[in-house]
Amino acid sequence: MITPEQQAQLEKLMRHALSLAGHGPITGGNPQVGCVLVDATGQIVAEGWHHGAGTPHAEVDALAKLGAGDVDASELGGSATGTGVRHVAAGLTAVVTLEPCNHHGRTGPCAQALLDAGVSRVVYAVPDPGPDSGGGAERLRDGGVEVIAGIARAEAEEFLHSWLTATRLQRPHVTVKWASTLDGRAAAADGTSQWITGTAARQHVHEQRARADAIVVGTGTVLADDPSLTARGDAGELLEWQPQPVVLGRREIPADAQLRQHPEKLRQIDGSDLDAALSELFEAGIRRVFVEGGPTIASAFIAAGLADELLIYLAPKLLGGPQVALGELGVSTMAEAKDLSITELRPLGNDVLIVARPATETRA
Ligand code: AOF
Ligand code: ZN
Repeated sequence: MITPEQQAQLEKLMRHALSLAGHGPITGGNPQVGCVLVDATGQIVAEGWHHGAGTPHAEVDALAKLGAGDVDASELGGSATGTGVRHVAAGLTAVVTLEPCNHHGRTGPCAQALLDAGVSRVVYAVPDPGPDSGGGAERLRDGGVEVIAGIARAEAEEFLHSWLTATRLQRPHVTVKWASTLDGRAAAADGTSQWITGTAARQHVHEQRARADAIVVGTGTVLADDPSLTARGDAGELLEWQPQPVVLGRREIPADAQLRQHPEKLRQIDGSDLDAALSELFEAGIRRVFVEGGPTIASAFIAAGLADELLIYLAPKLLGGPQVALGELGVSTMAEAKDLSITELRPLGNDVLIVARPATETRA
């Protein structure tokens, strides 16, 4: 049992570990994880975070900074058998945002690295739902380490929302975005749709693209709008991370389509089976998908119960007419309406961003 004071101190340390986690990339398939090592007096002696897929995990990154000259991250991360035991962290507590992993992936199991380093206590926020990677807490307990789970769990779950969703459901987390007028139109009667929202909202969209592993559009949008689907900064420059462009549908993408100039390889998938399309993307390592339309594709994801988050950019304009932002959702009566809860409401220039999630859980 821990006292309320200890609980409060661990929550504070966990929040710090979460802020460290945020230094790592949200893209690339791996979770953002942070770790602090504290001594018996509660002083932080080392900090670490995960710098992206293929690099050492947060725990190993922190252990490597302990100043034990002869220990390097690769050695710690690769130590699964207890060879190279050094007890560099004897008596320390590791505060880590995600349950230490228990598997040999691209690096070794962190639970074993923590055991080898001799930590006496491990505190984590969220259990790892991964079928292979989970179970680190048990391994640590079996090794005689005190383990405290669930500190600041709600905050950490919110922080890791998309990765946890993808790992639990074994399909990418799906964000569906659209921009519309206040009366829900995404284009004028003649089909013109540029520009519904202003620059602040459009810049926000670019930032969201840069936080996704893939951007998904339908062939209809490619043929109608010829989008480039790159993530760009204020001055039109390409941002560092570019999501992979994915086109759903069977119609041919023209040879001179702007999408063909995208820095990442264009992927086209038959869009008639969204489950199969998402499986293919998950297999390819994609964990965050940003669906940018048009209305047919957006509606299909929502109707299928596969939209985990909606980003709706509303412009203070009215268009009326037939070009609605969403089409058929399989809803024929009020009782079947898709209920949402709004998680964020933010002015962006003259426009408004609404972030919403389905009121009930989405499906695998
Ligand atoms: C991370 N960073 O700090 C922690 C992770 O392919 P690997 O070997 O990098 O393993 C990735 C898995 O390891 C990941 O899906 C998660 O379950 C677990 N923990 N991963 O990328 C970290 N602690
Ligand atoms: Zn790990």
